[in-house]
Amino acid sequence: MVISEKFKIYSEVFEVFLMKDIVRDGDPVLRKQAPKVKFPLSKEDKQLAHDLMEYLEVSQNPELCEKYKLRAGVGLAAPQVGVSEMMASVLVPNEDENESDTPLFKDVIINPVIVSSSVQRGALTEGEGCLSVDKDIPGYVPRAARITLRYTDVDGKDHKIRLKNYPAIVCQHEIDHLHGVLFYDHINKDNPFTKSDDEIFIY
Ligand code: NB4
Ligand code: NI
Repeated sequence: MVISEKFKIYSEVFEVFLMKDIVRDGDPVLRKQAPKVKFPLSKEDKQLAHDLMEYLEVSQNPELCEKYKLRAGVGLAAPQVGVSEMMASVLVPNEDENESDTPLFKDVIINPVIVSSSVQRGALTEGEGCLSVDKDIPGYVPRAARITLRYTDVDGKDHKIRLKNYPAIVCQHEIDHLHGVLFYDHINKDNPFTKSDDEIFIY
């Protein structure tokens, strides 16, 4: 998809995943450990990487999101479109208006590994939602506030990066999908809004 912001021209020559393509909770693919992706990437894997990112771009465009009746997303993992592979797209926009063209984090992460996690925990104040889970499940989802992440991108380049706050939370949600874990697995069942002393809120 080509979006020229300057001229507000949207070339709509694209095929984007729709909500009907998103696998819902209860499908065994969401509970599987995804196998690693082999390099060099096959044509299909390259296409999948592209399509996973395109969903996020389209869903974050208010007009297109409405037009195609999508649920907005900042991440999408391959198992959520029925493909059990260690691949996920992440697009965390910068909410700062002046910096809105430079996302806080944008990449397709392949074979990601969290090599270290901070002791400090963090949770999104609003809790989490998942495109594969139709109902709202309230509660804090405690995660590491900071992580060091290793992954390979679509070009086969290896990355080792440190992430904190919002992008760190999103990547942990996506990596969980690759291991068959869903966000509500982390919610304290007896007291969904318990917060430990060393836990911070992330907006
Ligand atoms: C993944 C996220 C759930 C919590 C936090 C948030 C949204 C998802 C799921 C952590 C990761 C998808 C993938 C949003 C959203 C803020 C940014 C930019 C403009 C609207 C958009 C709304 F849509 N979660 N949805 N859920 N998942 N923030 N934003 N905004 O992304 O299931 O596994 O467009
Ligand atoms: Ni999800």
